[in-house]
Amino acid sequence: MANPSTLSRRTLLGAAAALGTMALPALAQAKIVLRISTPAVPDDWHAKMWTVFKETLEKSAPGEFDVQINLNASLFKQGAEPAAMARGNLELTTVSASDIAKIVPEFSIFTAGYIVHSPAQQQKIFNGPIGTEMFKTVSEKMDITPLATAYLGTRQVNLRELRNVKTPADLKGVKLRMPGSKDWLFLGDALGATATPLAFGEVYLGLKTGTIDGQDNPLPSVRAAKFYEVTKQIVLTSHLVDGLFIAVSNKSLNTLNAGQKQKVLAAAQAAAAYNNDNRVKEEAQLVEFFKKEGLQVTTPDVEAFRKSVQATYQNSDYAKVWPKGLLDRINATK
Ligand code: KDO
Repeated sequence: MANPSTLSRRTLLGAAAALGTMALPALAQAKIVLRISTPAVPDDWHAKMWTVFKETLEKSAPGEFDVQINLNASLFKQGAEPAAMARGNLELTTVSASDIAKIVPEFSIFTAGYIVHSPAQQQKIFNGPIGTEMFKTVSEKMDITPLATAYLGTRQVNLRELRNVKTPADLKGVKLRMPGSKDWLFLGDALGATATPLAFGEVYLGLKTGTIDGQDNPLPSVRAAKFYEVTKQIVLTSHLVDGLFIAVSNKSLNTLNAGQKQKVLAAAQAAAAYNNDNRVKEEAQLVEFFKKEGLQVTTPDVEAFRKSVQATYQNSDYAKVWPKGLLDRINATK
């Protein structure tokens, strides 16, 4: 049996240790933790925008939030974020149209090529009645709330070897890497290529070693992820004016008071605005940059791509789930 003096010293030491370890987490717990996960590489605008989010929130609500930014898919793999949010393991991310379309099929209209025409139109669509209606469904069905729309850029085809590409027929047999879900793969095939699924983080090596012949991404991501180091050509197909939706889990949103909700929304809007301004500016300058890096930047017959891709979607099951009149409403949004 331990003698009483040892016991009391142990008890005291134990209590002190417990106090020591508890004091810090107790303080940290006072802050609301917002975990963010994204596959974006640090140098891309939609990675840097999270720092804007964090700083905006730290200014508007000092000491209230602990914003934790995880880039490079280091917390959750690409596409796994919405499920993690529904489980309560993640508070914020950017979701793609294709992530949403898995649960909200009508959203697939925004995964289709040549539907949205410009970044400005994209903002009007999602900040207007179409966005309000569709985001309501997203919130109900996915238990996440889109807060702001970040322009990811206009997707272009980026090839490992030089190729004369004018029409979709010229991409026949090209193993074109696409993100790994069925909507993305459909788009790659609709471009005339053989769509090959691969996570974003594996694309650089895939291009370097030749397991894929090319990939599609907006020019700022081709720069930020350094795909230009391992490719020779960019074909300006401009097939998808792509967007990412800054979204918060409803589980997290429901724990906030009205003032905090407003501040989180404002921070997300500031982050998206920062991303959108910088990305649009950079996109206009990158063709010159890639040429200087020794790439060939070529312009195909975009009309031929548009017609063929649109026909492929119209003749598919996708068009069947698009709400009647939505395409006209999108086209009428100027
Ligand atoms: C990609 O994997 O090609 C893609 O551009 C798809 C987007 O939806 C988005 O996930 C993006 O990658 C990542 O944020 C990395 O930039």
